Amino acid sequence: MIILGKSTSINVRKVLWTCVEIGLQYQLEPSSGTDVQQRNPNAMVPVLIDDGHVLWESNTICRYLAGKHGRHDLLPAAPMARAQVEKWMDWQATELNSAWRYAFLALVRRSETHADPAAVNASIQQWNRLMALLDAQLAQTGAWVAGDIFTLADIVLGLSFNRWTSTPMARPQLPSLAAWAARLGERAGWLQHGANGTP
Ligand SMILES: N[C@@H](CCC(=O)N[C@@H](CS)C(=O)NCC(=O)O)C(=O)O
Repeated sequence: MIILGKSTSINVRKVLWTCVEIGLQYQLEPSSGTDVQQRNPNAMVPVLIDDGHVLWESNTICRYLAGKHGRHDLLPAAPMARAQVEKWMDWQATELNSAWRYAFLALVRRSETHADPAAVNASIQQWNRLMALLDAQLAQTGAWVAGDIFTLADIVLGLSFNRWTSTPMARPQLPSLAAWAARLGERAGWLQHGANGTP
């Protein structure tokens, strides 16, 4: 199994952490732009090559790997339990990613096209609001994002949490989120891939 991408990229780290949880061996190839573009029309990583098949979109790759290896703890088989996990994964990829993008590009990447202070502030407000929403969910489960069991939702949102804490901006104290992060911190997958991104 080959994974194209760098071990410091947030979306690649989702897949690498999933591999640790499942115990999968892989070859990581930090490929060039053309290599990636030939396999993913979006020219983005991660790209998975497995059994001659090519797959892109990090959350989809994580779901594929859990499904292929029968890891119903990470992604339940029962439709409603599965949908509860997918709901948080979709929320990460859509609502949460849209909220932080402007602030992250401005404050971390120092993008010249993301330099409007009002837009930065709006993005920070929205980002913090959604992290508070996640905190409320964790207060309710008292354990993991989708309930009593660690799932793929914890992996993808764990990496989002790391991005949130490593961006230089004001953040509210969110105790359930902090307690969950401490639980994540005990996992081998987090230790290898949770906090080693390039901000
Ligand atoms: N929706 C995609 C986004 C992938 C993405 O943004 N990948 C970044 C790295 S984390 C990328 O490839 N950026 C261009 C590059 O590194 O050349 C996914 O979740 O896989």
